[in-house]
Amino acid sequence: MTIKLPELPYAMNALKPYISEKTLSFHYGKHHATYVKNTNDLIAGTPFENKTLNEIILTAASDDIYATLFNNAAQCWNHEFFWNSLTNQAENKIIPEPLAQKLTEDFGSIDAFKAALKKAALARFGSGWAWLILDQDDNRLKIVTTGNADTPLTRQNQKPLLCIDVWEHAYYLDYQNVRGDFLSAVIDNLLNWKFAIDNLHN
Ligand code: MN3
Repeated sequence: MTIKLPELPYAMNALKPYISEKTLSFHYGKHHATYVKNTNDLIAGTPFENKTLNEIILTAASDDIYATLFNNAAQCWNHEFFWNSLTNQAENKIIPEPLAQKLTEDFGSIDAFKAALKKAALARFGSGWAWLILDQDDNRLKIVTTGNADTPLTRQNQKPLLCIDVWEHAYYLDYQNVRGDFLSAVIDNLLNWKFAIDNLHN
């Protein structure tokens, strides 16, 4: 099947002033769209053609000969997850009580969680992603980072709840090289906790 560029869950200017319309239009309309196009080009006429995006990622992850396909397909998945991790809706920005309680248990406090997320995302050298995941081995919320296109989707025990793109293209137009300012803006103002708790209960 053809992999589709999913619609953004908000308007291109909805995340201002934290993420500008210019950044979103490039990030979604150029970067994300290119990963979708590359994935479709790579699967055309191959046995991958009839697989879902998740199946493509899981299969491609199993062998290095599919590295280019994995990178492009995983970036499709990661970006869709990222757009859904952000919101302009005030009600979605409130951390639901059961999740707030679990964050407090596992990180000490909500502020400690936010600081830990920022610290981990800053420490990811080069390009990659920062994730809030549920570790299904010990049922604890944890922060993990992945490099380049790597994704928790391929790790059986990790259930992703939220992610932040820390590739430079996610913030350079708005914050230049200052990744920390981008992270603070996102963590304090844009995270979609409705999406997070829906993922937790899935
Ligand atoms: Mn990106």
